[in-house]
Amino acid sequence: MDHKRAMEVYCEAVEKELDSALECGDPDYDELIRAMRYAALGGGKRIRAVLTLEFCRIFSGDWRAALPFAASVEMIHAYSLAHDDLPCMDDDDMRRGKPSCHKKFGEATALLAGDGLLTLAFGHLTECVDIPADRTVRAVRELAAFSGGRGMVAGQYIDLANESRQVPVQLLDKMHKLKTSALIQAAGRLGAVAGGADADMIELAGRFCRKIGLAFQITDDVLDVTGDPAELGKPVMSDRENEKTTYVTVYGAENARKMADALFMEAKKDLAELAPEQDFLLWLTDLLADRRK
Ligand code: GRG
Repeated sequence: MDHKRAMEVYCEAVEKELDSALECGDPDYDELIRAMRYAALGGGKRIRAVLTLEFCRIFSGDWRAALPFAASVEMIHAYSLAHDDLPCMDDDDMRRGKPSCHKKFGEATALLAGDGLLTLAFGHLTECVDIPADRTVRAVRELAAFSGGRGMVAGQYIDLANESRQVPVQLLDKMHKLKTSALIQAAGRLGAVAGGADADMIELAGRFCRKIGLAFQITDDVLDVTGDPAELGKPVMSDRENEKTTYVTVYGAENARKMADALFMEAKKDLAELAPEQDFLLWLTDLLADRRK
C-alpha cells in the first residue's frame, strides 16, 4: 500500500471511531452532541491521530487497537480549537473552511461542546479493550500531562497573557512548544505506549514529535502571512491583527521557513534511531514540511 493510501486508511478509521463515539440520541441535549460532532468531525487533517496509529504500528502493535487513543487525542485537539476560536480567546469566525463552533451554535454551547470533548477523551481512552490496562493507565497520565495546565493549556495561557506585547524569543519558543508541540508529542508517545515500546523508545518518539510539532507551528506562523485563505479555510494575517509575536515577526518569513525546514530535517534524522521501518513517517514529515493548509 502506498503512503497516501495508508494515510487515507488511517484517517477513515479515525473518522469512524469519532463518529461512533459521538452518537446523538437524547433530544434534550442533541444540540450539544451536534456541536461536539461539528467540532470534531469532518475537515481535520488528523495529523495527531495518524502519528498515534503509526507509532503503534512501528512498535509492533496492531494499529487498530490504538484507535481509541488516536480518537481521544483528536477530541482534545478539537476541544482546543473550539475554545481557541471563542471571542474571549483568539476570536476566530472560521475554522476548517466553515463557521467556527460558536458561530454555528453560540458561545455557551461551543464552550460546553469543548468541555464535553475534553471529558469524553479521557473516558474514551479507557475503551482500548485490546491494550493491556497498564498501558492505558500510562496513556491517561501522558495525555493529561501534555494537554493540561503544564502542557497545551499553559501554552495557550502564555499566548493570551502576552497579546499586544513584544514576547522575548525564549518565551515564544516555550509558548509554542507547549501550545502546539505538546499535544503532537503526546500523540506520538501514546502510539508508542499502545505498541508496547520501552521507556527509551517512548522518549525517542516524543523527541521526533516535539521537533515536527515546533516546525508545524513555525509553518503555521509563515502560512498566516503567506498562505491562501481559501486553502487554509480561515483568514490570514490574524496574528498581525491580534498583535502577536510570532516566528515571522521575530525572524521574518523566509528565515522562519528555513528554521522549520531545519527542524523537519533534524526530525527525519532522529527517525533512523527509532526503527528500521520508518518510510511512512519520512513521507509524513515531508508532507508537513510542504503543507499549504
Ligand atoms: C484553548 C486550551 C486551549 C488551547 C488552544 C492548539 C491551540 C491551543 C490553539 C490553536 C491555535 C492555532 C491555530 C495554532 C497553530 C497550530 C495549530 C494547532 C493548528 C491547527 O492544527 P491542524 O492544522 O488542524 O492540525 P486541523 O484542522 O487539520 O485538525
